[in-house]
Amino acid sequence: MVKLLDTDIKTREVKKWQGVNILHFQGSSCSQKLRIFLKEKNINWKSHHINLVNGDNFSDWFLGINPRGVVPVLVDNGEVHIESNDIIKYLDNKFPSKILWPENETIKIEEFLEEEDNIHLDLRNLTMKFVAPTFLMKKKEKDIKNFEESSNFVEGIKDEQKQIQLKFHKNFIKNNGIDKSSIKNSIGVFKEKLTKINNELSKQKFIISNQLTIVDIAWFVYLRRLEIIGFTFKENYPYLSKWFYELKSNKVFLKETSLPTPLKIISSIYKVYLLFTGQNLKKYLNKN
Ligand SMILES: N[C@@H](CCC(=O)N[C@@H](CS)C(=O)NCC(=O)O)C(=O)O
Repeated sequence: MVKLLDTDIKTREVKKWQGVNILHFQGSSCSQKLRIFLKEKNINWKSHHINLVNGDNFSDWFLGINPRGVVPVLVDNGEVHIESNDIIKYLDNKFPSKILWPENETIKIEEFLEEEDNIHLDLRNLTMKFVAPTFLMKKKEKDIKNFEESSNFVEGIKDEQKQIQLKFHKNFIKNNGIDKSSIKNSIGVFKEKLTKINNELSKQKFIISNQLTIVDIAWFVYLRRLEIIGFTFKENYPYLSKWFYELKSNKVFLKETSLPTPLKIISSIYKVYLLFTGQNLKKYLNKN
């Protein structure tokens, strides 16, 4: 559970925020997971939109709330919680209306969510390469500098996660995007995980059991992103495909994971560009 210490919180105004406040971004997969969870549980929450494309997450104001510079963040009656899976576990306990993290499955759920979190940067590699042009995805050097110079402390200790984020964005600028070997590697990671999930779904209705849990929501969000960038599941992952399309027929699941219209347009034009320059996903998939 990552709950910030009082000394970590530099943006003091949030100490006065009442109720459930969520700092999030429409296109962020971790935010999408949290928003679907909140809807499923019928929890009332106040929205604070942080535009990652504009670099709002590297402003002093936001870094004073989350020194890692990432969304989502929960401010619950002035207490600041970070890490999407920790936020969800905390809220699932606090609002026991419809349990999505059942206690009797907690070991399996934690194992799957840890794996999901560990491959988050693989999803980001694929998103940054295939959803929109590099110039749109690239952070401004002045924002990165501000991030680098901001506080390094979370829970009172020097934070490794911040360094990981910083390295990602610096490499993105240095390589002018995501390099080929990282893309191949991330595709390989996902193929392996999809096989595992497909195998679980051959045994029961949902990934963990016959009941919907947070793991289904988390993986649905990942698969939607993979679908958007051009992955298809029907042929190689039949159980996963059936489960995916059933969840996609739920309006909330679909809406929360759809690209905003302007990005949808940019993304379709960009896909044509990738196709004509021989950089489209299919080409990588065939090589893998
Ligand atoms: N492990 C973190 C990962 C959070 C994360 O990386 N969030 C992404 C959006 S999904 C982000 O804020 N990225 C900032 C950026 O790309 O500038 C969590 O689960 O909350």
